[in-house]
Amino acid sequence: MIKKITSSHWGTGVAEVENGQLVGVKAHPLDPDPSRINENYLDSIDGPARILRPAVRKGYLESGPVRGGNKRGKEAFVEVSWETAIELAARALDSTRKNHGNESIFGGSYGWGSAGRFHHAQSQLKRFLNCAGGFVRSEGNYSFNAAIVLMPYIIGEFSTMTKNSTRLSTIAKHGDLVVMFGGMPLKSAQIGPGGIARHRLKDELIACRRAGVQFVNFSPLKNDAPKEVEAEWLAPIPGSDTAIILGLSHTLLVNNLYDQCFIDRYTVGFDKVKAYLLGLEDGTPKSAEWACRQSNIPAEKIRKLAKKMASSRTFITTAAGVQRGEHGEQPLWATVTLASMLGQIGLPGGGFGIAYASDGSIGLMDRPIQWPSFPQERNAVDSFIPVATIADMLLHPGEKYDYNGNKLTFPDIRLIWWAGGNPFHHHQDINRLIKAFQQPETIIVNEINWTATARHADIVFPVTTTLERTDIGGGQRDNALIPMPKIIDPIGQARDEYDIFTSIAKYLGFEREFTQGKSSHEWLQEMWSNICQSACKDNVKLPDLSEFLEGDVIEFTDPAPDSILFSSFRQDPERHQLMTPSGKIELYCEKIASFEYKDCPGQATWIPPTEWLNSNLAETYPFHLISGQPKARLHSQLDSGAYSQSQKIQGREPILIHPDNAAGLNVKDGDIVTVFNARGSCLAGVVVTDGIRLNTVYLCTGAWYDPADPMQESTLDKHGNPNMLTHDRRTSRLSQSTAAHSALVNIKKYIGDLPPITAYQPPLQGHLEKPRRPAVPLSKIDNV
Ligand SMILES: Nc1nc2c(c(=O)[nH]1)N[C@H]1C(S)=C(S)[C@@H](COP(=O)(O)OP(=O)(O)OC[C@H]3O[C@@H](n4cnc5c(=O)[nH]c(N)nc54)[C@H](O)[C@@H]3O)O[C@H]1N2
Ligand SMILES: Nc1nc2c(c(=O)[nH]1)N[C@H]1C(S)=C(S)[C@@H](COP(=O)(O)OP(=O)(O)OC[C@H]3O[C@@H](n4cnc5c(=O)[nH]c(N)nc54)[C@H](O)[C@@H]3O)O[C@H]1N2
Ligand SMILES: [Mo]
Repeated sequence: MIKKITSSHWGTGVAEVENGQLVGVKAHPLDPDPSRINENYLDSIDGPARILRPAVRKGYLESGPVRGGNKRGKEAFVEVSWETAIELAARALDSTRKNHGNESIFGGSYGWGSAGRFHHAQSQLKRFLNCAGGFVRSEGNYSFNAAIVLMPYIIGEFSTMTKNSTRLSTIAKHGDLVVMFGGMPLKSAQIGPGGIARHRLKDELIACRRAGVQFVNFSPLKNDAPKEVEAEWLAPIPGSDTAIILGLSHTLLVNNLYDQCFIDRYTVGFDKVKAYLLGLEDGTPKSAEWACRQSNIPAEKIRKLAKKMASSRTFITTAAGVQRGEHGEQPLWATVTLASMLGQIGLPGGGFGIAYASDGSIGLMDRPIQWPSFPQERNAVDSFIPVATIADMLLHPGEKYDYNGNKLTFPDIRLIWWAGGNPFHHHQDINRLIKAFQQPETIIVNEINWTATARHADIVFPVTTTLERTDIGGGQRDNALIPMPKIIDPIGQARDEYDIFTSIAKYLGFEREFTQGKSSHEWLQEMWSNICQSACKDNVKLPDLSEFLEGDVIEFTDPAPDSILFSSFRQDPERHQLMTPSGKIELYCEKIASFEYKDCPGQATWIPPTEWLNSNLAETYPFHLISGQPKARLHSQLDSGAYSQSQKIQGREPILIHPDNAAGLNVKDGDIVTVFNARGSCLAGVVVTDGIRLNTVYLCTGAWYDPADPMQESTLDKHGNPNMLTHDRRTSRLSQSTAAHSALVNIKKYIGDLPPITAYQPPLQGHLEKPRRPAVPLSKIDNV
């Protein structure tokens, strides 16, 4: 048996190969808390869902590109030769840019793709499209976008906050109390974007608890606080966190338990906060009683906790999931406000942190040197969209909308190219997305598997997985370099993205610009020598590339293992001004107020969501749906794999339901239910647990959309994709972020025969033996 190291977003693995076949991927021995997600390689890498050959949608092959009214998702695909697929894609790209300009090409291509610095799908696509004259990009992410847009106004760049995040080890030494909104779920911290050598969160939390730190967990799920920290679990009405934080702040204010010296020296705008908390303008003091009415958390609990927070060294964390709801900017701003009133920002053991556990590094470490990326070159097109407006863009070209103080216009998109992402996983309201995906003339998708996105494309290119190509592993925030040698031969006719784009660039006459005359191996050599130079400056001598690829993980040390966020600002706020408009923490922000957005005013404000358990809609849809990250996979990746499948119930994604609700619905463990609202419906398998709040259900993301009758509109998803049920309204006009966690649903027991799962069966019908003339109108193809 041959054993080789490999890297993925969920950790370092040791791949085992026998007779050229992958037989397993085991955890690397240095990982103290390895992830079982590695088990998903089995059954999926060469499973039935794997795309083996290039394929084209039947209607597209017959009639060519059509504007609007397409039948994507309803038609079978025909396998074609590489030659035909490349020619079709090249001609579609070329005629689109010639007839409508590069502003009509969307290459935002949001998604995680795979680990590896060179074969990163998005970078490959973007470099290719830039060499072809540019494309409309997308800005931001689905993860913590409200934080990315809001934080620079009120406290500084979010990326700097994650880099300099307060290390949990300092909390173990100096902290008394950690109050968490959305917890620190270990399931999420399995992941590190680009790779993760060690999973440290569990041990670090245990160390905090052993040192006597107490934990409070405001969350719909008990498990969001790992059991080892023995947290007090408080389960508010989902979406009410801002109200609770304001209630805590009000208690500090009226009991004079807040730090006026900190407020005076380090913040601006507290007078406005005070007036709002006291209800001087709206007549509503944001008291603990008021907060109780929004959240169902007893007022006495809130008051007691506020007092305890003021008398302890307290650290507050607000999970990324909490800002992924309507008005998701507000819990963040409220967190900064409360932490400022406590006056412990920049002190060891105190202050706050955002998005802890949303990956395995925040609050745990950083890396000392920059890893290089595959250069994308300059984009000649300025136009962009906030990432979560994709369906609006396709359905409303030319429409104006607000974003972050600007008025923008949706571009008119004719061609979409996606590589390394799955919008039918990540976007909300899939029935709406299906309509949106019928609009463009051409959709091209590079994929490993027949995902729903691939099924809604016209031209599908089969690509290699990380195990089938050589690469260099280095996580975005991880402090290790991980060898990624090629482990098995490509499955079917899969090709590397670099080779696919090189062929198309060659067809269109810009191969030289794309490749710079370099092979994959030469790019890897160049990237490695850049890493070696950076490491050298850090006094580390690295081996040469081939030695690295055959060797083991190379770890670096955290450059700031005792980091305390904003400690230098605290020590000297004049010398270390924040990058905000005033240089201080903006509890009230003139700039944001000047935008006059009712959905994001100038200070932390409670604005009830449209969908939550206190709204009238709850009479029709009495359950709040939380659709968080899945324990057993990364998003939708390798859903057909062994570990992911082991969690399913009669093949359906599990839904967590409180025992009292289960009794009311007359369902028990293992039953199947239909979950529905006005936007759509899906099946799910029941798990009854008192670890979830009453009237709240948890259906994690990632089950592949599997329509019962693809020919029908709004058909039942047989499998359990929660984005059948979520809305795609955004958090606010400020950040236009996804608000997936604010959705109400109803549930009924499913009775009758279960339809089989077909999501992993390829949607194929025949093979085109003879390459036929592509139907795309031929335009003169020349160099750009
Ligand atoms: N309801 C709800 N929706 C959510 C969320 C939520 O909390 N609730 N969370 C959101 C968040 S935080 C995120 S980040 C998004 C994630 O959304 P995505 O990142 O789009 O999800 P993935 O399933 O990781 O999609 C990656 C795709 O890339 C493919 N792939 C992997 N490697 C390669 C490669 O080398 N080349 C190519 N061409 N393809 C490759 C995989 O097969 C997979 O289909 O989802 C968001 N959606
Ligand atoms: N295993 C695994 N890990 C992952 C991922 C994955 O797909 N699989 N995806 C990765 C990615 S891209 C991201 S961005 C991160 C996201 O990481 P997180 O944001 O931490 O993940 P979520 O599961 O969306 O949210 C965390 C918790 O917030 C709670 N929550 C939701 N709504 C509310 C609310 O209104 N109030 C309160 N108090 N709590 C609420 C939910 O119970 C949920 O478990 O995870 C990463 N880690
Ligand atoms: Mo994310």
